[in-house]
Amino acid sequence: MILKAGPHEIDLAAPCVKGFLNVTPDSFYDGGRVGHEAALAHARRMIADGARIIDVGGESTRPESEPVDEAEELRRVVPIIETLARDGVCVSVDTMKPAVMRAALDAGAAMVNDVRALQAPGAIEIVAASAAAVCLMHMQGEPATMQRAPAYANVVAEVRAFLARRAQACIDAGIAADRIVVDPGFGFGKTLAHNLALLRDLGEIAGLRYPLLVGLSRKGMLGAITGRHVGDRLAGSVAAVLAAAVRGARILRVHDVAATVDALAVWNAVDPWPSQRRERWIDQ
Ligand code: 7PJ
Repeated sequence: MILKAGPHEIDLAAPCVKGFLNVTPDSFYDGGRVGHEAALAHARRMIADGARIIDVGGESTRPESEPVDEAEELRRVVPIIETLARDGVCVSVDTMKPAVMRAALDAGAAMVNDVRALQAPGAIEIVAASAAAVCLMHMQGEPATMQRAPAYANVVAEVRAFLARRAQACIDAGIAADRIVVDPGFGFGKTLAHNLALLRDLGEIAGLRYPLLVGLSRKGMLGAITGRHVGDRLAGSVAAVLAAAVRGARILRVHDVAATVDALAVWNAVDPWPSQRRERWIDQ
């Protein structure tokens, strides 16, 4: 399975790591890395640690977060994207705003990470007009209120159907299937029970046959399980990544690149991809 992202061809024969770089003052774990040099240094550290993609985000989407003004978001992300892309890094822009997508693509981003799955007016056309990849994520509700009362009749079936519909909309708009990634959106309008059902049955989402990305890193669901504060969730995050990888996740979006790369390397040595066992998960 190859993902085409601008000039990059990402071989997903084994799962890979997307490191994320928050250039926001209010992210739930590593906010505050707003200085240009500090952000670049952190991105380079993640590359050295084995990240294949760097996700640059200038607006926090955590529960209860406040929207960021477009000009401010552009000011935060564009210079970093330009520098990293010039260095040959596969850069993803994490944004919900079509204007930021366009500016980021012009600055050299090779992927768009959109928690709204390109539903904003104009978003799908902007990605279609580029050669970039896109990550379509499922979210119920809006970041400001999504954790107040999440409700589903069947969370796995609903998330799967939504992602299938959005992927088809992308294909209809001219985005080739090998540029599309899907993501169930852990924590985005989901209770702990919803998150666990999605993780347990992740093979259902992998069965859509688009590369599957998951973001579980240090999230609240891990705090709910372990009782630990966000700074102490590394072990829980690594365990969650492995549970996702064994069920077919191909791109793991994490804060802790080095630990995740090591865990995936050990697991992959024991049970090399693609094994019969993993293909069975995907086919379920
Ligand atoms: C996700 C994301 C995720 C994708 C965030 C955090 C909270 N994008 N953006 N998937 N989570 N695609 O960074 O942990 O799970 S914001």
